[in-house]
Amino acid sequence: MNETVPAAPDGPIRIGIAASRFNQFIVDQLVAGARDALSRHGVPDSSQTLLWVPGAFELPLVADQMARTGRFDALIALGAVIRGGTPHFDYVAGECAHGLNRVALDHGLPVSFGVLTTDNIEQALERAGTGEGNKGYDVAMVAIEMVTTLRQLASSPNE
Ligand code: INI
Repeated sequence: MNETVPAAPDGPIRIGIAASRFNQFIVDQLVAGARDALSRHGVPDSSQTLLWVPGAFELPLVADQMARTGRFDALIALGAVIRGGTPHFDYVAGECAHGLNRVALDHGLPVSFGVLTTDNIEQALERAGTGEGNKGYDVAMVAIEMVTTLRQLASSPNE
């Protein structure tokens, strides 16, 4: 992740976080990383809404429903899909990514993809660290940057 800090967004921003309980000991770390990034960059707890779903496969539906409320400037989806040697991985990870991107495009809303897709638990833990290398932190920064970019575009559409 490059370390460019996005410009401060113009006005308060409201973020919805959808997180999946499968492999929760990893996803908890992603949630903590995301909340830390948001709090440090002007999005207080009171502007963050966290909803849990059973697994990554369920993330697109709840993200879609969150988008429909109109209450959020961006969404963050967090999960951990670990291969474990079955084709189930490909269906869960693929449909999750595809569905989340569809939510973003259908609603014109930034949806940050913070779903780890790894071969094993060790790789997932590496990407859910408490310091450097937390995917939740990184994708929360992406959400803030995307809100800023879309607001700039909306306020100067002819530039
Ligand atoms: N869900 C995950 O979030 N991660 C996984 O690794 C996983 N695996 O390996 O099966 C997983 N499966 C559950 C899936 O997301 C749905 O909850 C389930 O299929 C019911 O729809």
